[in-house]
Amino acid sequence: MSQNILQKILSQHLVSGDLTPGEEIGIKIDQTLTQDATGTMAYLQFESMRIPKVQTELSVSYVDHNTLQDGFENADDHRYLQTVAAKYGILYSRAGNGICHQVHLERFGRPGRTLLGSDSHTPTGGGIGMLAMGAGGLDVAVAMGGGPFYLTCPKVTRIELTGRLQPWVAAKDVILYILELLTTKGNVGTVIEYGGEGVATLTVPERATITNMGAELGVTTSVFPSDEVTRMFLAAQDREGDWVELTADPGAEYDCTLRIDLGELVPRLAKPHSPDNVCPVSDMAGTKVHQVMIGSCTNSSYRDLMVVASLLKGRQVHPEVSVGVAPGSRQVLGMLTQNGALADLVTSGVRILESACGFCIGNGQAPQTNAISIRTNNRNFEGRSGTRSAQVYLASPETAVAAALTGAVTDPRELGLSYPGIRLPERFWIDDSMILTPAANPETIEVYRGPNIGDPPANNPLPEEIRGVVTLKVGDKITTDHIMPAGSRLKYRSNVPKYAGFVFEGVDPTFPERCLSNRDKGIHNIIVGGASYGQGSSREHAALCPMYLGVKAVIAQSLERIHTANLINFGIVPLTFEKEEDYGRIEQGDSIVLPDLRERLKTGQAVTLRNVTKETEIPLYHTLSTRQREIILAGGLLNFTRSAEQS
Ligand code: MIC
Ligand code: SF4
Repeated sequence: MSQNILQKILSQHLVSGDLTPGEEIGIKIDQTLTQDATGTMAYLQFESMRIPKVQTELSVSYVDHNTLQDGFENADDHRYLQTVAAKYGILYSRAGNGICHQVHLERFGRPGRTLLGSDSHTPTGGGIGMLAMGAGGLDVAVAMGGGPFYLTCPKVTRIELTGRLQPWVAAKDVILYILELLTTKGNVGTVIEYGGEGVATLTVPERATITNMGAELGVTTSVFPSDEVTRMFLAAQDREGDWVELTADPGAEYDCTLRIDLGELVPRLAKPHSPDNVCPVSDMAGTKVHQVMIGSCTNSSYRDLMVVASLLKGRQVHPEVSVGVAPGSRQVLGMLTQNGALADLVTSGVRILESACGFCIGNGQAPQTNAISIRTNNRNFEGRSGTRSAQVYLASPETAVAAALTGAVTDPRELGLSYPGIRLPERFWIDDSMILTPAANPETIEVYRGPNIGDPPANNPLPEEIRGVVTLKVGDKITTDHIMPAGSRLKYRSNVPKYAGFVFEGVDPTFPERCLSNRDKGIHNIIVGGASYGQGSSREHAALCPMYLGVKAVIAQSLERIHTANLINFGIVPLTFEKEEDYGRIEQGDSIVLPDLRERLKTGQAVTLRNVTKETEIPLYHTLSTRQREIILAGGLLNFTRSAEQS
């Protein structure tokens, strides 16, 4: 039978279930990655499983998020991560070596393999033909221990690419166009598979820009075929042996097909405060710009930064624009250094930033009050830049440079410059000396634990019923950045009681305090949300910290995939309204009961909500598998795993 790429990879990795869309399946994970902001908790969880060595083909621990180190906390975490990696058979990519997704693509990604990463942009690996998915740290810990990764078997949308991008139109404009078409809502449970003759015109880093921002669509992942272009990229990384061809069979079936003529696309921008709020750059032309930030796992490859350096060579950035460039990896930075492009950037007035996430996660480079900031990263959620009043626009490196030069939003085609056609080198600069290999004698390694590192808090099994109050009611598109802010708060990732004090900080700063006061009186906290609750990152702290605060259920119009999985892993019941309009029949402060919830989940019966304040009943809905219901009944995945071990 003809198979598409997803079916090929899934069928080779399937350990439980049937490949029927909508059914729960378990798959074997070949590779894992973690980054430092999610990694510490993931490895604490891995350690608690008491497995002497990771069971994967390859596991890499990257340090790229918390590199600001304003205080001892991050440096302590890095030391912890380094010692854990040495002890348990994990490669350790040191701070300064680059952003996890960029480095993984360069040095480790392999077509046809599965990759699970504790970061939502792990699908970047789809650019090299991997089935690469983001998940919470606990799921990654389980995969490191050799356990399957469970997911809902996705539907597949094929995006058929024809034609070729015009000069000044970039891969970023392709994905911004797709975000305009499909939006950030309603794509849960889908994988995007790219095909068509236009694929061969895109390099691997360009493909990776497109799959990276599939995360913003909310899809499970995105994947490109592995073809001659992939082989050449791997050969240039001295890894030709990792190449296998991977294409869809002729006649392979898809749930839906879209066609995009690359030649018809124009430069685009995503306006504040959502990656799907997209318009042509020309619509905003002339708008004054205060800051331009180029980098992040979306657009910091050698190709991207060579475009930027070539355009800035011999020119000065506009005096009223602060311009920063963060190379995606040490490989990229090293090559820019060797070929003189770094000197061109420095001479033009660019601020050279560390090879790390930095500005993208609000770790430094917060713009001025009310600033317009053009950035090449993937998320422009309100406040994520570190300045609540800032207006962040997402764009390609080409469009970002145009603004850096002119001081205003400018369609790069209007610059009047000739387009720098950058070709990838036949051989990249390869130096893996900042990737440390595990210890030869792991028993001699003592794991370092700084004072900020605490054990993951425990949860109790699900009570007979949930009886409490709607502590918070929020609207549509609540992101994990709303729930659990990062930026200057990131350094508390290893200290849950402290970090929990910032849950919903920008939405309602009294939330943690009100939750704790209810929790201590035995009143359960319930959150009510609108559509697409939990968009964005994979950070499990957006579930773990609410759990610590005594949140027992989240009831929304719709919930995003990774966040739902995280809620389940920490024993919080994810529910949706059977009828969307019932969202209007609950208010913040209402007393709520979910009667016989334990029994109903156990036996798979429908769940209802009794609004005691309004004296109404509301039917609720869930798609929890038997395994997920058991996890919730146990009070989360760690409890569930322990009880399975004991029985
Ligand atoms: C992000 O881009 O939001 C992050 C920071 O990389 C997160 C992970 C985290 O919160 O640590 C993600 O995308 O999963
Ligand atoms: Fe880092 Fe930003 Fe990419 Fe997240 S989206 S991994 S913070 S560069």
